[in-house]
Amino acid sequence: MRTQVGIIGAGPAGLLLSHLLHLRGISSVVLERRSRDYIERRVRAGVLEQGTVDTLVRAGVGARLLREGMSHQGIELRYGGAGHRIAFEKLVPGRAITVYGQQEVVKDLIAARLEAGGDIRFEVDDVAVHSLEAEPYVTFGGERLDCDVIAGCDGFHGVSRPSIPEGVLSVFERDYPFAWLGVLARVRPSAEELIYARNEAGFALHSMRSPEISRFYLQVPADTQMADWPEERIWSELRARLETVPGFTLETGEILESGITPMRGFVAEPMQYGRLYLAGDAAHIVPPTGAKGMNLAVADVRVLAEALGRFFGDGSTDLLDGYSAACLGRVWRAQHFSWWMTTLLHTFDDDDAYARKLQLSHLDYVTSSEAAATTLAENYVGLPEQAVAMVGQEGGQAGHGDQR
Ligand code: FAS
Ligand code: PHB
Repeated sequence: MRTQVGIIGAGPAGLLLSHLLHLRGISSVVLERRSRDYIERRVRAGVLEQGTVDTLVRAGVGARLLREGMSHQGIELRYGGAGHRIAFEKLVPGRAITVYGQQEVVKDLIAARLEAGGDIRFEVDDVAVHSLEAEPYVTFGGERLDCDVIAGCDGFHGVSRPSIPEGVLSVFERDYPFAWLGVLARVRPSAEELIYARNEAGFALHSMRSPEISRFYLQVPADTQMADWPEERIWSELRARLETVPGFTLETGEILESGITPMRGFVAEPMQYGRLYLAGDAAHIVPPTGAKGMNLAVADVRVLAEALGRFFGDGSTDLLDGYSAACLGRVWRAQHFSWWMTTLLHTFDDDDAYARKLQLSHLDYVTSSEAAATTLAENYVGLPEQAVAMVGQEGGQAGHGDQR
Protein backbone atom coordinates (compact mmCIF):
# COMPACT_ATOMS: atom_id res chain seq x y z
CA MET A 1 0.00 0.00 0.00
CA ARG A 2 1.16 3.57 -0.60
CA THR A 3 -0.18 6.95 0.48
CA GLN A 4 1.29 10.43 0.75
CA VAL A 5 0.82 10.78 4.54
CA GLY A 6 0.62 7.88 6.98
CA ILE A 7 -1.22 9.09 10.10
CA ILE A 8 -0.98 7.14 13.35
CA GLY A 9 -3.90 7.78 15.70
CA ALA A 10 -7.56 8.72 15.13
CA GLY A 11 -7.92 11.28 17.90
CA PRO A 12 -8.65 14.95 17.20
CA ALA A 13 -5.12 15.50 15.79
CA GLY A 14 -5.04 12.53 13.40
CA LEU A 15 -8.60 12.89 12.16
CA LEU A 16 -8.43 16.65 11.62
CA LEU A 17 -5.09 16.31 9.83
CA SER A 18 -6.52 13.67 7.49
CA HIS A 19 -9.49 15.94 6.74
CA LEU A 20 -7.39 19.08 6.14
CA LEU A 21 -5.06 17.10 3.84
CA HIS A 22 -8.07 15.77 1.93
CA LEU A 23 -9.23 19.37 1.37
CA ARG A 24 -5.81 19.99 -0.18
CA GLY A 25 -6.04 16.90 -2.38
CA ILE A 26 -3.40 15.06 -0.35
CA SER A 27 -3.98 11.36 0.36
CA SER A 28 -3.60 9.82 3.81
CA VAL A 29 -4.33 6.61 5.68
CA VAL A 30 -5.23 6.79 9.39
CA LEU A 31 -4.20 3.83 11.55
CA GLU A 32 -6.04 3.52 14.88
CA ARG A 33 -5.57 0.77 17.41
CA ARG A 34 -8.97 1.14 19.10
CA SER A 35 -12.42 0.48 17.66
CA ARG A 36 -14.55 3.27 16.19
CA ASP A 37 -17.13 2.74 18.93
CA TYR A 38 -14.47 3.08 21.66
CA ILE A 39 -13.02 6.36 20.43
CA GLU A 40 -16.45 7.85 19.73
CA ARG A 41 -17.49 7.13 23.32
CA ARG A 42 -14.23 8.14 25.06
CA VAL A 43 -15.01 11.14 27.28
CA ARG A 44 -12.21 13.71 27.39
CA ALA A 45 -11.99 17.42 26.72
CA GLY A 46 -15.00 19.70 26.75
CA VAL A 47 -13.92 23.27 25.98
CA LEU A 48 -13.10 24.55 22.48
CA GLU A 49 -11.17 27.79 21.99
CA GLN A 50 -12.44 30.33 19.47
CA GLY A 51 -9.62 29.33 17.10
CA THR A 52 -10.58 25.67 17.26
CA VAL A 53 -14.22 26.44 16.45
CA ASP A 54 -13.14 28.68 13.56
CA THR A 55 -10.85 25.95 12.20
CA LEU A 56 -13.56 23.27 12.29
CA VAL A 57 -16.20 25.57 10.76
CA ARG A 58 -13.82 26.75 7.99
CA ALA A 59 -12.97 23.10 7.24
CA GLY A 60 -16.67 22.32 6.77
CA VAL A 61 -17.03 20.05 9.82
CA GLY A 62 -18.54 22.55 12.26
CA ALA A 63 -22.28 22.40 11.43
CA ARG A 64 -23.34 20.24 14.42
CA LEU A 65 -20.85 22.06 16.65
CA LEU A 66 -22.54 25.38 15.80
CA ARG A 67 -25.97 23.79 16.33
CA GLU A 68 -25.31 21.87 19.55
CA GLY A 69 -22.22 23.51 21.05
CA MET A 70 -22.85 25.93 23.93
CA SER A 71 -21.13 29.31 23.55
CA HIS A 72 -19.98 30.73 26.88
CA GLN A 73 -19.00 34.34 27.54
CA GLY A 74 -17.35 33.75 30.91
CA ILE A 75 -16.29 31.43 33.70
CA GLU A 76 -16.54 31.75 37.50
CA LEU A 77 -13.67 31.50 39.97
CA ARG A 78 -15.16 30.47 43.33
CA TYR A 79 -13.17 30.77 46.57
CA GLY A 80 -13.45 32.24 50.07
CA GLY A 81 -17.25 31.96 50.06
CA ALA A 82 -17.76 34.08 46.95
CA GLY A 83 -18.00 33.67 43.19
CA HIS A 84 -16.09 35.95 40.78
CA ARG A 85 -17.04 35.97 37.11
CA ILE A 86 -14.32 36.42 34.48
CA ALA A 87 -16.40 38.19 31.84
CA PHE A 88 -14.98 37.45 28.37
CA GLU A 89 -17.47 39.82 26.70
CA LYS A 90 -15.93 42.70 28.65
CA LEU A 91 -12.28 41.63 28.78
CA VAL A 92 -11.82 40.05 25.33
CA PRO A 93 -14.81 41.34 23.30
CA GLY A 94 -15.84 39.07 20.44
CA ARG A 95 -13.99 36.00 21.73
CA ALA A 96 -15.69 33.19 23.61
CA ILE A 97 -15.38 29.46 24.31
CA THR A 98 -17.69 26.71 23.10
CA VAL A 99 -18.57 23.73 25.27
CA TYR A 100 -18.76 20.67 22.99
CA GLY A 101 -17.40 17.27 23.97
CA GLN A 102 -14.21 16.01 22.33
CA GLN A 103 -15.98 12.80 21.42
CA GLU A 104 -18.50 14.86 19.41
CA VAL A 105 -15.62 16.44 17.46
CA VAL A 106 -14.23 12.94 16.84
CA LYS A 107 -17.64 11.72 15.62
CA ASP A 108 -18.00 14.69 13.25
CA LEU A 109 -14.50 14.16 11.83
CA ILE A 110 -14.92 10.41 11.35
CA ALA A 111 -18.27 10.96 9.61
CA ALA A 112 -16.72 13.58 7.30
CA ARG A 113 -13.75 11.37 6.42
CA LEU A 114 -15.81 8.28 5.71
CA GLU A 115 -18.31 10.29 3.69
CA ALA A 116 -15.42 11.57 1.56
CA GLY A 117 -14.11 8.03 1.11
CA GLY A 118 -11.30 8.54 3.63
CA ASP A 119 -9.22 5.51 4.68
CA ILE A 120 -9.35 4.96 8.47
CA ARG A 121 -8.23 1.54 9.71
CA PHE A 122 -9.65 0.81 13.19
CA GLU A 123 -8.40 -1.89 15.58
CA VAL A 124 -5.01 -2.23 13.93
CA ASP A 125 -2.26 -3.97 15.93
CA ASP A 126 1.50 -3.75 16.19
CA VAL A 127 1.93 -0.38 14.48
CA ALA A 128 5.59 0.46 13.97
CA VAL A 129 7.33 3.19 11.97
CA HIS A 130 10.48 2.60 9.91
CA SER A 131 13.14 4.36 7.84
CA LEU A 132 12.23 7.80 9.17
CA GLU A 133 15.21 9.51 7.54
CA ALA A 134 14.04 8.75 4.00
CA GLU A 135 11.38 6.62 2.29
CA PRO A 136 9.44 6.00 5.49
CA TYR A 137 6.94 3.20 5.94
CA VAL A 138 4.59 1.89 8.60
CA THR A 139 3.95 -1.76 9.43
CA PHE A 140 0.82 -2.99 11.19
CA GLY A 141 -0.97 -6.31 11.53
CA GLY A 142 1.29 -7.96 8.99
CA GLU A 143 0.80 -5.18 6.41
CA ARG A 144 3.06 -2.41 5.13
CA LEU A 145 2.14 1.19 4.23
CA ASP A 146 4.71 3.14 2.22
CA CYS A 147 4.39 6.91 2.52
CA ASP A 148 6.23 10.17 1.89
CA VAL A 149 5.60 11.47 5.40
CA ILE A 150 4.42 10.02 8.73
CA ALA A 151 2.32 12.07 11.17
CA GLY A 152 2.58 10.81 14.76
CA CYS A 153 -0.84 11.66 16.21
CA ASP A 154 -0.93 8.68 18.59
CA GLY A 155 -1.06 10.52 21.91
CA PHE A 156 1.19 10.42 24.95
CA HIS A 157 1.40 6.62 25.05
CA GLY A 158 1.82 6.10 21.31
CA VAL A 159 4.68 4.53 19.33
CA SER A 160 5.74 7.56 17.28
CA ARG A 161 7.70 9.62 19.80
CA PRO A 162 9.59 6.58 21.16
CA SER A 163 10.63 5.75 17.58
CA ILE A 164 12.84 8.84 17.46
CA PRO A 165 16.47 7.80 18.11
CA GLU A 166 18.03 8.38 21.53
CA GLY A 167 19.68 11.76 21.93
CA VAL A 168 17.50 13.61 19.41
CA LEU A 169 14.74 14.79 21.73
CA SER A 170 14.90 17.18 24.66
CA VAL A 171 12.12 16.36 27.12
CA PHE A 172 10.71 18.88 29.61
CA GLU A 173 8.24 17.63 32.21
CA ARG A 174 6.47 18.43 35.44
CA ASP A 175 4.39 15.86 37.36
CA TYR A 176 1.85 17.24 39.84
CA PRO A 177 1.24 15.57 43.24
CA PHE A 178 -2.47 15.14 42.50
CA ALA A 179 -4.88 13.94 39.79
CA TRP A 180 -8.40 14.77 38.62
CA LEU A 181 -11.30 12.44 39.31
CA GLY A 182 -13.67 13.11 36.40
CA VAL A 183 -17.42 12.39 36.47
CA LEU A 184 -20.01 12.53 33.68
CA ALA A 185 -23.56 12.64 35.09
CA ARG A 186 -27.06 12.72 33.63
CA VAL A 187 -28.12 15.86 35.49
CA ARG A 188 -28.78 19.38 34.28
CA PRO A 189 -25.93 21.76 35.03
CA SER A 190 -26.29 23.61 38.35
CA ALA A 191 -25.02 26.84 36.78
CA GLU A 192 -24.98 28.42 33.33
CA GLU A 193 -21.19 28.56 33.12
CA LEU A 194 -18.10 26.67 34.29
CA ILE A 195 -17.15 27.05 37.95
CA TYR A 196 -13.49 26.65 38.97
CA ALA A 197 -13.56 26.28 42.77
CA ARG A 198 -10.49 26.68 44.98
CA ASN A 199 -11.13 25.08 48.34
CA GLU A 200 -8.98 24.14 51.34
CA ALA A 201 -10.12 20.54 50.78
CA GLY A 202 -9.00 20.71 47.15
CA PHE A 203 -10.03 21.95 43.71
CA ALA A 204 -13.38 21.18 42.06
CA LEU A 205 -14.71 22.01 38.58
CA HIS A 206 -18.33 22.24 37.47
CA SER A 207 -18.64 21.88 33.70
CA MET A 208 -21.20 20.43 31.30
CA ARG A 209 -21.81 18.77 27.93
CA SER A 210 -25.46 19.68 27.22
CA PRO A 211 -28.54 21.05 29.08
CA GLU A 212 -29.02 17.50 30.42
CA ILE A 213 -25.43 16.35 31.03
CA SER A 214 -22.96 17.74 33.58
CA ARG A 215 -19.20 17.14 33.83
CA PHE A 216 -17.35 17.45 37.14
CA TYR A 217 -13.77 17.09 38.35
CA LEU A 218 -12.32 16.74 41.84
CA GLN A 219 -8.68 17.17 42.81
CA VAL A 220 -7.62 13.86 44.41
CA PRO A 221 -4.25 12.38 45.48
CA ALA A 222 -2.16 11.20 42.51
CA ASP A 223 -2.48 7.52 43.51
CA THR A 224 -6.28 7.59 43.93
CA GLN A 225 -8.23 4.48 42.89
CA MET A 226 -11.81 4.82 41.64
CA ALA A 227 -12.78 1.97 43.99
CA ASP A 228 -12.17 4.39 46.90
CA TRP A 229 -14.82 6.76 45.53
CA PRO A 230 -18.35 5.34 45.68
CA GLU A 231 -21.04 7.59 44.20
CA GLU A 232 -22.18 8.99 47.54
CA ARG A 233 -18.62 10.08 48.35
CA ILE A 234 -18.25 11.78 44.96
CA TRP A 235 -21.46 13.79 45.38
CA SER A 236 -20.70 14.61 49.00
CA GLU A 237 -17.24 15.99 48.11
CA LEU A 238 -18.55 17.91 45.09
CA ARG A 239 -21.20 19.52 47.30
CA ALA A 240 -18.61 20.34 49.97
CA ARG A 241 -16.34 22.06 47.45
CA LEU A 242 -18.96 23.76 45.25
CA GLU A 243 -21.82 24.69 47.62
CA THR A 244 -19.71 27.44 49.19
CA VAL A 245 -21.68 30.49 48.06
CA PRO A 246 -25.17 31.53 49.18
CA GLY A 247 -28.01 30.22 47.04
CA PHE A 248 -26.05 27.61 45.08
CA THR A 249 -27.30 24.02 45.23
CA LEU A 250 -25.54 21.23 43.34
CA GLU A 251 -27.97 19.02 41.39
CA THR A 252 -27.09 15.32 41.53
CA GLY A 253 -28.03 12.49 39.15
CA GLU A 254 -27.02 9.21 37.53
CA ILE A 255 -23.26 8.87 37.07
CA LEU A 256 -22.62 7.71 33.48
CA GLU A 257 -18.83 7.55 33.53
CA SER A 258 -15.97 8.27 35.91
CA GLY A 259 -12.18 8.06 35.75
CA ILE A 260 -8.87 9.39 37.00
CA THR A 261 -6.69 11.70 34.87
CA PRO A 262 -3.08 12.22 35.96
CA MET A 263 -1.83 15.82 36.02
CA ARG A 264 1.37 16.47 34.15
CA GLY A 265 3.10 18.97 31.91
CA PHE A 266 5.28 17.50 29.16
CA VAL A 267 6.98 18.76 26.01
CA ALA A 268 9.25 16.85 23.62
CA GLU A 269 11.40 19.07 21.38
CA PRO A 270 11.75 19.16 18.46
CA MET A 271 8.31 17.90 17.37
CA GLN A 272 9.85 16.28 14.27
CA TYR A 273 12.56 13.90 13.09
CA GLY A 274 13.32 13.12 9.45
CA ARG A 275 9.96 12.45 7.75
CA LEU A 276 8.13 11.99 11.10
CA TYR A 277 6.11 14.90 12.48
CA LEU A 278 4.50 14.74 15.95
CA ALA A 279 1.21 16.55 16.63
CA GLY A 280 -0.98 16.85 19.73
CA ASP A 281 -0.47 14.71 22.82
CA ALA A 282 2.25 12.70 21.04
CA ALA A 283 4.43 15.80 21.49
CA HIS A 284 3.03 17.56 24.56
CA ILE A 285 0.69 17.20 27.53
CA VAL A 286 -0.82 19.93 29.71
CA PRO A 287 -2.71 19.65 33.01
CA PRO A 288 -6.39 20.06 31.93
CA THR A 289 -6.99 23.06 34.25
CA GLY A 290 -6.52 25.46 31.34
CA ALA A 291 -8.66 23.39 28.91
CA LYS A 292 -5.81 23.47 26.38
CA GLY A 293 -5.06 19.83 25.46
CA MET A 294 -7.32 19.32 22.50
CA ASN A 295 -7.00 22.95 21.39
CA LEU A 296 -3.22 22.57 21.18
CA ALA A 297 -3.65 19.43 19.07
CA VAL A 298 -5.82 21.39 16.62
CA ALA A 299 -3.30 24.24 16.52
CA ASP A 300 -0.42 21.83 15.69
CA VAL A 301 -2.46 20.28 12.89
CA ARG A 302 -3.29 23.68 11.36
CA VAL A 303 0.47 24.31 11.04
CA LEU A 304 1.31 20.78 9.82
CA ALA A 305 -1.46 20.72 7.19
CA GLU A 306 -0.24 24.06 5.79
CA ALA A 307 3.37 22.80 5.71
CA LEU A 308 2.40 19.53 3.99
CA GLY A 309 0.27 21.46 1.51
CA ARG A 310 3.35 23.49 0.54
CA PHE A 311 5.57 20.40 0.35
CA PHE A 312 3.21 18.37 -1.84
CA GLY A 313 2.34 21.50 -3.82
CA ASP A 314 5.72 22.75 -4.97
CA GLY A 315 8.20 20.46 -3.20
CA SER A 316 9.58 23.19 -0.94
CA THR A 317 10.35 22.00 2.60
CA ASP A 318 10.70 25.41 4.30
CA LEU A 319 7.45 25.17 6.28
CA LEU A 320 8.06 21.50 7.13
CA ASP A 321 11.60 22.31 8.30
CA GLY A 322 10.14 25.06 10.52
CA TYR A 323 7.13 23.04 11.76
CA SER A 324 8.36 22.44 15.30
CA ALA A 325 9.54 26.04 15.80
CA ALA A 326 6.20 27.30 14.47
CA CYS A 327 4.28 25.21 17.06
CA LEU A 328 6.43 25.56 20.15
CA GLY A 329 5.57 29.19 20.90
CA ARG A 330 1.90 28.25 21.36
CA VAL A 331 2.83 24.98 23.09
CA TRP A 332 4.88 26.75 25.76
CA ARG A 333 2.28 29.51 26.16
CA ALA A 334 -0.28 26.78 26.88
CA GLN A 335 2.15 24.99 29.22
CA HIS A 336 2.63 28.16 31.23
CA PHE A 337 -1.07 29.07 31.32
CA SER A 338 -2.05 25.53 32.35
CA TRP A 339 0.62 25.52 35.08
CA TRP A 340 -0.55 29.01 36.21
CA MET A 341 -4.23 27.98 36.42
CA THR A 342 -3.26 24.75 38.22
CA THR A 343 -1.10 26.43 40.86
CA LEU A 344 -3.66 29.22 41.29
CA LEU A 345 -6.55 26.86 42.07
CA HIS A 346 -5.21 23.62 43.57
CA THR A 347 -4.00 22.95 47.12
CA PHE A 348 -0.49 21.57 47.55
CA ASP A 349 0.18 19.47 50.65
CA ASP A 350 3.65 20.97 51.09
CA ASP A 351 2.30 24.53 50.98
CA ASP A 352 2.80 26.31 54.30
CA ALA A 353 0.47 29.02 55.65
CA TYR A 354 2.51 31.70 53.87
CA ALA A 355 2.11 29.93 50.49
CA ARG A 356 -1.66 29.64 50.98
CA LYS A 357 -1.86 33.34 51.76
CA LEU A 358 0.07 34.10 48.58
CA GLN A 359 -2.36 31.95 46.59
CA LEU A 360 -5.39 33.76 48.04
CA SER A 361 -3.77 37.12 47.37
CA HIS A 362 -3.14 36.05 43.77
CA LEU A 363 -6.82 35.05 43.40
CA ASP A 364 -7.89 38.40 44.90
CA TYR A 365 -5.73 40.20 42.35
CA VAL A 366 -7.02 38.18 39.37
CA THR A 367 -10.64 38.77 40.39
CA SER A 368 -10.28 42.49 41.17
CA SER A 369 -7.84 43.82 38.57
CA GLU A 370 -9.08 44.18 34.98
CA ALA A 371 -5.51 43.81 33.74
CA ALA A 372 -4.98 40.56 35.65
CA ALA A 373 -8.40 39.17 34.68
CA THR A 374 -7.66 40.00 31.02
CA THR A 375 -4.52 37.85 31.24
CA LEU A 376 -6.68 34.89 32.27
CA ALA A 377 -9.41 35.63 29.75
CA GLU A 378 -7.20 36.05 26.67
CA ASN A 379 -5.32 32.83 27.38
CA TYR A 380 -8.47 30.89 28.19
CA VAL A 381 -10.36 31.79 24.99
CA GLY A 382 -7.13 31.22 23.03
CA LEU A 383 -4.52 33.66 21.78
CA PRO A 384 -4.46 34.56 18.07
CA GLU A 385 -1.61 33.13 15.96
CA GLN A 386 0.67 36.15 16.01
CA ALA A 387 0.53 36.46 19.78
CA VAL A 388 2.23 33.14 20.39
CA ALA A 389 5.20 33.41 18.06
CA MET A 390 8.41 32.23 19.66
CA VAL A 391 10.17 35.16 21.28
CA GLY A 392 13.60 34.68 22.87
CA GLN A 393 13.40 30.88 22.98
CA GLU A 394 16.73 29.04 23.00
CA GLY A 395 17.35 27.79 19.50
CA GLY A 396 14.08 29.27 18.28
CA GLN A 397 13.66 32.11 15.79
CA ALA A 398 12.65 35.36 17.49
CA GLY A 399 8.98 35.77 16.72
CA HIS A 400 7.46 39.06 15.53
CA GLY A 401 4.01 39.38 17.05
CA ASP A 402 1.80 42.07 18.51
CA GLN A 403 2.93 41.11 21.97
CA ARG A 404 6.47 40.85 23.28
P1 FAS B 1 -5.42 11.41 21.57
O1 FAS B 1 -4.77 10.72 22.74
O2 FAS B 1 -6.79 11.95 21.71
O3 FAS B 1 -5.49 10.40 20.32
C1 FAS B 1 -4.44 9.50 20.06
C2 FAS B 1 -5.05 8.30 19.35
O4 FAS B 1 -3.98 7.43 18.96
C3 FAS B 1 -5.99 7.50 20.24
O5 FAS B 1 -7.21 7.29 19.60
C4 FAS B 1 -5.22 6.20 20.49
O6 FAS B 1 -6.09 5.09 20.59
C5 FAS B 1 -4.36 6.11 19.24
N1 FAS B 1 -3.14 5.32 19.42
C6 FAS B 1 -2.30 5.35 20.48
N2 FAS B 1 -1.29 4.48 20.28
C7 FAS B 1 -1.50 3.91 19.06
C8 FAS B 1 -0.80 2.94 18.30
N3 FAS B 1 0.33 2.38 18.76
N4 FAS B 1 -1.30 2.58 17.09
C9 FAS B 1 -2.43 3.17 16.61
N5 FAS B 1 -3.14 4.10 17.29
C10 FAS B 1 -2.67 4.45 18.50
N6 FAS B 1 -7.93 18.01 27.51
C11 FAS B 1 -8.69 19.08 27.80
O7 FAS B 1 -8.50 20.13 27.20
N7 FAS B 1 -9.67 18.99 28.79
C12 FAS B 1 -9.91 17.82 29.46
O8 FAS B 1 -10.77 17.77 30.33
C13 FAS B 1 -9.15 16.69 29.16
N8 FAS B 1 -9.40 15.50 29.78
C14 FAS B 1 -8.63 14.41 29.47
C15 FAS B 1 -8.86 13.16 30.08
C16 FAS B 1 -8.08 12.05 29.77
C17 FAS B 1 -8.33 10.72 30.45
C18 FAS B 1 -7.02 12.17 28.84
C19 FAS B 1 -6.11 11.00 28.55
C20 FAS B 1 -6.79 13.40 28.22
C21 FAS B 1 -7.60 14.52 28.51
N9 FAS B 1 -7.40 15.75 27.89
C22 FAS B 1 -8.16 16.83 28.17
C23 FAS B 1 -6.43 15.91 26.89
C24 FAS B 1 -6.99 15.37 25.60
O9 FAS B 1 -8.19 16.03 25.29
C25 FAS B 1 -5.93 15.52 24.56
O10 FAS B 1 -5.31 16.79 24.59
C26 FAS B 1 -6.44 15.24 23.18
O11 FAS B 1 -7.08 14.00 23.20
C27 FAS B 1 -5.26 15.28 22.24
O12 FAS B 1 -5.65 14.76 21.03
P2 FAS B 1 -4.64 13.82 20.19
O13 FAS B 1 -3.31 14.48 20.15
O14 FAS B 1 -5.35 13.49 18.96
O15 FAS B 1 -4.39 12.53 21.10
C1 PHB C 1 -14.47 19.67 30.61
O1 PHB C 1 -15.62 20.10 30.50
O2 PHB C 1 -14.17 18.48 30.37
C2 PHB C 1 -13.37 20.60 31.05
C3 PHB C 1 -13.63 21.96 31.11
C4 PHB C 1 -12.62 22.83 31.52
C5 PHB C 1 -11.38 22.31 31.86
C6 PHB C 1 -11.13 20.93 31.79
C7 PHB C 1 -12.14 20.07 31.39
O3 PHB C 1 -10.38 23.15 32.28
